[in-house]
Amino acid sequence: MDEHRVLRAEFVTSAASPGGIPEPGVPEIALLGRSNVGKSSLINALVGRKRLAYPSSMPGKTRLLNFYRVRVSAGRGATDLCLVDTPGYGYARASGSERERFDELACALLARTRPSRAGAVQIVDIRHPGLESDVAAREWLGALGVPVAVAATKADKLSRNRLRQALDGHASALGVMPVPFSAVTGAGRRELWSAVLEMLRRHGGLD
Ligand SMILES: Nc1nc2c(ncn2[C@@H]2O[C@H](COP(=O)(O)OP(=O)(O)OP(=O)(O)O)[C@@H](O)[C@H]2O)c(=O)[nH]1
Ligand SMILES: [Mg+2]
Repeated sequence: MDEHRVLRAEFVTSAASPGGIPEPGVPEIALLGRSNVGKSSLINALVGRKRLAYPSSMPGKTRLLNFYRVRVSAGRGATDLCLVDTPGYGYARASGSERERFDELACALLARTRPSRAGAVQIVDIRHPGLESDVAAREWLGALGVPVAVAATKADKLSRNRLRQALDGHASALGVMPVPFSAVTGAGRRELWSAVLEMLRRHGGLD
């Protein structure tokens, strides 16, 4: 498995509309998941910074695309990538127009024609396999042809036995075995980085 070390991580910009999305640059990995699932916490845990991405106390607060540029050691060299935090999908209280805005932003970010599109990490709550909005998002990502890794977060909340069962449930609902992850314990960090670096390799950004 890859050894990796985060050498640098910085906030680049936010986008509230497709027009605010920066020109394609380094390969991008989009982080997608339901509101409050733990997207921002996962970004912080991945890069080893407590407050790079702001975990919200209010569900559904992150309404923007937030771009974080990260330099990570990979093999003998190092590589740059952008982690993109996205607004949560499936937020029960989101109005129709908020949902449309999410679709618009996510479609622009994940367009097949965007050369910096390298992949997506879909984040699910390990305790809730098979949620309709997660399955719908998985299908949507599949239809867009985006390479996807799935992270099942909040793994610290389940016992070992229940964790295994839950992972199987997610795998049968989503068609991919998720990486169990915890922003609290750091579990799954290494495996998720490996999955991300593999997507970058396929994208052509790594030797
Ligand atoms: N126990 C536990 N709590 C977590 C974990 N990850 C996130 N949380 C908690 O879950 C809540 C939501 O986390 P966020 O990272 O803000 O979730 P988000 O998906 O970015 O939320 P929005 O941006 O509002 O959609 C916070 O209270 C976090 O502390 C985890 O791995 N384990
Ligand atoms: Mg967030």
